[in-house]
Amino acid sequence: MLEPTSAELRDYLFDLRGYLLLERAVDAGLIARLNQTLDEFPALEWGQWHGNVQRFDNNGACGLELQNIVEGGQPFEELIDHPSWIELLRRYCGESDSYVQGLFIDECFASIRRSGGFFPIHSGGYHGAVRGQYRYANNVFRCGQVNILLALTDVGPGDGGTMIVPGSHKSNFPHPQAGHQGQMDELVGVVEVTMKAGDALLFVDGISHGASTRTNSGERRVCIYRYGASWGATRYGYRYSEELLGRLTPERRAILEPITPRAPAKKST
Ligand SMILES: O=C(O)CCC(=O)C(=O)O
Repeated sequence: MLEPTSAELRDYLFDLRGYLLLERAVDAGLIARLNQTLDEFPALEWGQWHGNVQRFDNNGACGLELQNIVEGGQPFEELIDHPSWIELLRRYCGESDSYVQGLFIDECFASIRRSGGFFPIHSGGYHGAVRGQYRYANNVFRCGQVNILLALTDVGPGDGGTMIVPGSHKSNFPHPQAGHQGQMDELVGVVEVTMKAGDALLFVDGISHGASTRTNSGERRVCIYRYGASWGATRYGYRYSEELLGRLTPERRAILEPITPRAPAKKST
């Protein structure tokens, strides 16, 4: 069954479950260009850079992660303010209707998962950080961080797909079955999200989430862009290059650098 697209139903489901599945969010042409750019990427060791992109896997199990991927080429720049999600992000985590209205990308990376890879369970309302919190109050959304996870390949059973615990962004308890490795495959209450290439999963970072263990051969590829309020800073301290900032549209630049750096004018010698 297709996910509903009316604004009221989206708000209702996002509030209730903490996520939305945006089906066919990105067209096949852009998905092909994103994959081709990744195909042409050199093999990197952990910590190694290619231009301003760094291989920086979050943990030993998750697979290969290319951080700061917005510097990885034009197709990744097109995701910054993609029309399929940008207005939803402004609404949910862009401090809309306030004096600091605007968005910021806190982290953006491509993730490539092969057989055996998984992502341990994390986040959830219990002891949640304000940075990732879900909040709706006084008729406005004030979430700390909302993520777009875009499928670059089809993600079905055995592919190492994203898992979420619907409603857990409001949970007052940790999941009692979460083991020390944090694998989610057998946990009660978990939903594994199946996706077609081009579908995007929008979810508040404060929901309990992770990914199932990949048992199939081949690769699962996704991009994850984390959005937050305009006054944020990049999670790992990545700085965008002058070349990238210089060539972006004003709208995209305002999402990567919402506050123009201020410094005294350089004295001429
Ligand atoms: O790889 C996935 O599907 C989930 C990734 C994740 O949970 C994260 O990066 O926080």
